[in-house]
Amino acid sequence: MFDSITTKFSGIMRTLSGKGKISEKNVRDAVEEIKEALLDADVNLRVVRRFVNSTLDEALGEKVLKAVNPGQQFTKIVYDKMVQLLGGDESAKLSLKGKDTTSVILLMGLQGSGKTTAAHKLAHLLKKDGRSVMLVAADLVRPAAITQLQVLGEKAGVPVFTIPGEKDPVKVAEAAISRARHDLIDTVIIDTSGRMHLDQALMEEIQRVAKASRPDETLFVADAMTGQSAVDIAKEFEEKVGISGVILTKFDSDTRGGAALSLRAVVGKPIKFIGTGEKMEDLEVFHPDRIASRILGMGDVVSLVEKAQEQFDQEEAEKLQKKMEKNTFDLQDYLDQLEKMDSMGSIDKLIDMIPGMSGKISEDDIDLSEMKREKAIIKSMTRFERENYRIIGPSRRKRIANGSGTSVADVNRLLKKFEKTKLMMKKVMTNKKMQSSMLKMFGMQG
Ligand SMILES: Nc1nc2c(ncn2[C@@H]2O[C@H](COP(=O)(O)OP(=O)(O)OP(=O)(O)O)[C@@H](O)[C@H]2O)c(=O)[nH]1
Ligand SMILES: [Mg+2]
Repeated sequence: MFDSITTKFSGIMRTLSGKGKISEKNVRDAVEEIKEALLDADVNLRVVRRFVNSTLDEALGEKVLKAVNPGQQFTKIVYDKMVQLLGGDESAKLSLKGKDTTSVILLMGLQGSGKTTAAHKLAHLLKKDGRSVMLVAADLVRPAAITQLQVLGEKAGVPVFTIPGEKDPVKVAEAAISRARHDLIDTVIIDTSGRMHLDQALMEEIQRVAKASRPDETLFVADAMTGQSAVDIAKEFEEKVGISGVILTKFDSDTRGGAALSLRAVVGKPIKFIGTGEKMEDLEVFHPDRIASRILGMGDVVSLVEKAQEQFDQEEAEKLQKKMEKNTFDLQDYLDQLEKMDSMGSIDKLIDMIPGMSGKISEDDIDLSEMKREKAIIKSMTRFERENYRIIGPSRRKRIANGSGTSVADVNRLLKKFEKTKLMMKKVMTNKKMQSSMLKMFGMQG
């Protein structure tokens, strides 16, 4: 998501940051380009107008035109506006009761928006947080819905409550909650049925379930790919049922991002989570500041480091960071990374978080069989060779090729690529330092 808008925004920011002085016309041109970029991303018109006017107001003030570094000052204004648009500084937490009582989360949304998937992702996340969770199959419309939830519940390792043959979702929800209380379960997640379109029957059903289950969180599940209509539908659900937050799914799709950028401003309710894939782990807390920085092409180093930390322990991550900074990253580290890559998830998603990388390389550029070959090659090297790749001359290359069942050309290619990787890392690290010193300068970071 956001690929094209990010490309445009980075371009606008780059043009301005190159200038020692900025004129009123420069600001007006830049804001005009921002407007175009937002419109192209399918952002709600009212939201665009508000964003553009308030940016213009602030940017035309003395602060920017007379600033020592007007380009950075302008970037800071746009960044702040973007954070505000997406929901402000704080990420919206779930407001659940303590673990000594039972809290209820109700999920609702149109057909195929990702309710059932979100239910089990949320169960997984809350379970990791130390809560005990029960999933409730209250979609009694689609024949396979109950089995789907049962399969997913098993994956997440949480019980799934059903009443075979029952036709009334209200009865299921009520029985589930009293069972949860009895079983000392602290969180109940109710999966409801969707419809192709908004219709009276769906709304009435959801209203009845909501009234009976008195949810602590009523989350509207929106499919990012439906663009503007997601915003309209959210509004409708807010009016008819009332929502406490939004889960925006399919954030990993290459949709333009208008829904993400409009929802908060139009509906007035926070986006609490984003779905970033089909797997159980692919649910992230929505952090407006991190997303804003991703959209502006500043990358999302915080999320990237957090993701890495889930795989490495803290110490290991710090060691790796130091190695990248000092440029002492060796082939053994490269091998370790290759082996961990599989468990970190889609490479595309990781690339998007690296400052300046979004949209420039994609998973298609990375050949998975190549990764396998590279692993084999490095494994045929001695420890000393892995740590000092420059000593690997022709005869060693031949030995390594034989040992790994590859050719000397393959070994050459790997060594060349490794050299390039090191170079790229150096660039990313400088970029990162630049970014953090910039943020520090604005007092935006500790
Ligand atoms: N790529 C991607 N796919 C998703 C995401 N969330 C859900 N999906 C996919 O979207 C499809 C529909 O998801 P469901 O969870 O069944 O949607 P639902 O809202 O429960 O649908 P109904 O029960 O029919 O109303 C499935 O193929 C999911 O794998 C996401 O964040 N990213
Ligand atoms: Mg479903």
